[in-house]
Amino acid sequence: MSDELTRAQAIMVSKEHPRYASLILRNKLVEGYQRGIASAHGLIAHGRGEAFDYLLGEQTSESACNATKVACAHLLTARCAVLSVNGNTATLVPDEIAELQEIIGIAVEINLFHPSAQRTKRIADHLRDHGVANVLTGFDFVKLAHIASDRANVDKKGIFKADVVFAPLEDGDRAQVLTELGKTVMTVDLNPLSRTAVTSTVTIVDEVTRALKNLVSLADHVGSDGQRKELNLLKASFDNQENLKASYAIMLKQLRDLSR
Ligand code: PTJ
Repeated sequence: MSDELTRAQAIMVSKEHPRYASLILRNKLVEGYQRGIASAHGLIAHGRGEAFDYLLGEQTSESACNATKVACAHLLTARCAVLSVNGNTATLVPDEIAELQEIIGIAVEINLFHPSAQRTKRIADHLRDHGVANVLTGFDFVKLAHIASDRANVDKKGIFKADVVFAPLEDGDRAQVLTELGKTVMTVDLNPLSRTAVTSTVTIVDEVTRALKNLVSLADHVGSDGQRKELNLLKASFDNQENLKASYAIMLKQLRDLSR
């Protein structure tokens, strides 16, 4: 491990710092990288996400809220829902993954873009330490056609048999193929222009830690039949492309306001 990375992990962030939340996430991710959970590429991907979050005002929009409600409705009505976890997601939201599993019984599968047996094991151990049960690791897998990366290898007991696949920070290839296979694909992606965002059934354009906290809270509080009915009505009328337009509009407004 280089000295530079050791120092990066040790960065102290004052709560008064205007970019406190963002710096804490960076620290978390650097630590995840140093522990062999996130990949080096994951650090770069996070930076891309940050740039889009900046344009979104670093807050959850109304359209992201709507998409989160629709995602919750899909999860609650799924025959078999699976959460696909990569290095970044495992690093940033392990507790929320455990909570979501406890509330709705979602299966959890590790599926990596930059796979290695070592990293898969570290992620599985990390998730178990945070209370996630029965982590699927693709040991018994099927290779899906038309996916150029190793993410094509999906667990027979997980993504392969799922009707609803929730894959935060996904890559476009797989989202498209899973949708074509008739599965409901839901993602969290700060980039509303990405192929993943455009080809998924439900795209939550929000930062993954904010989105997962909101989703857990929603799932935990959906109690009455009336509330479930309201979520299902939203699900029935949801149009992902229309919802994405609201994110483009927020970004355009932000840029217009700044350039005045
Ligand atoms: O752990 P691995 O090997 O599976 O690799 C994971 C990454 C994320 C590196 C891999 O899936 C990848 O390269 O993803 P992409 O194609 O860069 O896409 C990631 C998307 O997530 C981008 O559109 C980013 O804008 C977005 N993103 C990054 N960080 C966040 C985010 N969206 C929400 N919250 C974030 N914190």
